[in-house]
Amino acid sequence: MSLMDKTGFIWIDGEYLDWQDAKVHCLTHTLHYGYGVFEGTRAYSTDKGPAIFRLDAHTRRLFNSAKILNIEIPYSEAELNEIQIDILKKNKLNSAYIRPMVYYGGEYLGLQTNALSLHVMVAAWEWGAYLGEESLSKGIKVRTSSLTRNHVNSVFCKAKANGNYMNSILALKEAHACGCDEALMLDHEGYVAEGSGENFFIVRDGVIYTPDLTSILEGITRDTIMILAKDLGYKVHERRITRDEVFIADEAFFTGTAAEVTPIRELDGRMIGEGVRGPVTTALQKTYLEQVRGQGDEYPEWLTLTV
Ligand code: PPE
Repeated sequence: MSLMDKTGFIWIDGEYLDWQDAKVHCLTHTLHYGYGVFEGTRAYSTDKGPAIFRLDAHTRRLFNSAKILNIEIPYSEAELNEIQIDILKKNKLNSAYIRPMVYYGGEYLGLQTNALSLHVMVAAWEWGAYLGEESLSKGIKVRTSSLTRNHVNSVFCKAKANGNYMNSILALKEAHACGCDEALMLDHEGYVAEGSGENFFIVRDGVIYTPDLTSILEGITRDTIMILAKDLGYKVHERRITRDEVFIADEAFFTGTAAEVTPIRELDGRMIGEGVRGPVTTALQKTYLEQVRGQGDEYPEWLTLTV
C-alpha cells in the first residue's frame, strides 16, 4: 500500500477512517501557520514479522517536540505506541513509514492557540528509498544551500515541528533546480548543519565526525549510527564541521529514518573521496540495514514486533 494507492485506514482522534475520509477543514490552524509537530518512523519486515524500529525513541521525540512548542498531547506515549503498532496490522503492512502528527483545529484564525481544539493523526504506508532507488548504492549529488539552517533562537531545532520544514523545502527545491539530489545546510555561523531531512556525517582518516546538536534535529538514525560505529571500532566525534573540510573528506553520508544511510558522492561540484560509496559508509549502511531488519542480536529493544 503506497501513498498513491489512496486505500487503507488513517487514525484520527481515536477512530480509524477510510483513507478517502481522513480530511481536515481548509481553516485548520496548522495548515495556515505550521504550528504542529510530527514524527516519521519506519517499520521493516523481519523474520519474526513486521517490526517498528526505535518506536519508543520516536514517540518520545514527538512528546518532546510538543513540549518545546508548549502543546499537551491528550494521549500517553504508550497509547500512541499502541496506535502505531495497530495501524500496521489494520493496513496489513509488512514494512511502512509511519507518520503521527499533532495539529490544531480550525475554530478560528489568528496566532493564539489557547482555545483551539487539538488533534492527533497517525497514517502509515509503504515508502521506498527516500532519495531514489540508486541513492543507497551509488550515492547522491549535494549542493550547499544558499539558505541558512533554522537559527536556534528563531524556531526550535529539536522540535520536529511542521513549520520548521519550510526552510527545508526551500533548500531542497534550490538543490533540485541545480540538478542535485539534496541540499547541505549551514548554520547561521557558516558551519555544516544537516540536510533538508537528514543528519550529516563525514569520515576522515578512518575517524567519523558529525555536527553537534545545535541547529539540527536530534536524529534517531544519527544516534543509532553513532552507537553502531563505536561497536564496529570507529571513533566518532561530535563537533563543528566546515564546508571545506567536507570537500577533502574521504567519505560523507546522510542519515535519517527515511534516507537510512545515504552516501554522498559529490558536494558543490567536488567529488567526495573516490566519488563512490566508501568503505566506512558501506559498513555502517550494512550494519544499519541488518539492525532494522532484525538481523542483529545486540539491540533487541530497538525493535517492536507488531504481531
Ligand atoms: N534532520 C531533519 C531536518 C529531518 O527532517 C530528519 C528526519 C533528520 C534530521 C533525521 O532524523 P531521524 O529520522 O530521527 O534519523 N527526516 C524525515 C523525513 C522528512 C520528510 O517527511 O520528508 C525522516 O527521515 O523520516
